[in-house]
Amino acid sequence: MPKPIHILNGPNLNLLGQRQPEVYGSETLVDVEKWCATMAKELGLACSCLQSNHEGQLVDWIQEARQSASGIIINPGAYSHTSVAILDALNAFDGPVLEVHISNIHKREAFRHHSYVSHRADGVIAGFGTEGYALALRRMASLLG
Ligand code: CA2
Repeated sequence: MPKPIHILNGPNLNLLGQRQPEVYGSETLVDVEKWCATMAKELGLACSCLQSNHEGQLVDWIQEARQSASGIIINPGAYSHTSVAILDALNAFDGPVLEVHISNIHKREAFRHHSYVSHRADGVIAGFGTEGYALALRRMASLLG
């Protein structure tokens, strides 16, 4: 049995669908996680979806993924732009890493244009709304062959 994909979401993404629908859409994180699980199954993958508002918790999950996951799809939220700790943890992970942003971070404020996580990511998806997670899952399936 192949190891699952970890789909990690960072701070404030638990608020999806509750505020700023013009930026982040109207689906909730629970909706997104549900269809990710269905889609992963169709692609022959298993996935586990986790969200935290805490940097250290995300670092712990990435470290645990070294043993328990075959790939990581991560939307690090605002930590994308600040967290060397998350980058370091991802650098210690051997499998594919795909970074997702619901909004197009390059069209937004300058402080969102740089992502530390992109230094490690094998691919970055931004501005495709929550569909970005589906695109990342498809890419993960082809990367894992
Ligand atoms: O576009 C993305 O996915 C982001 O990673 C989302 C982060 C933001 O800090 C990044 O620059 C880009 C923010 C997530 C906040 O999510 C909310 C969702 C609904 C309501 C309020 C916040």
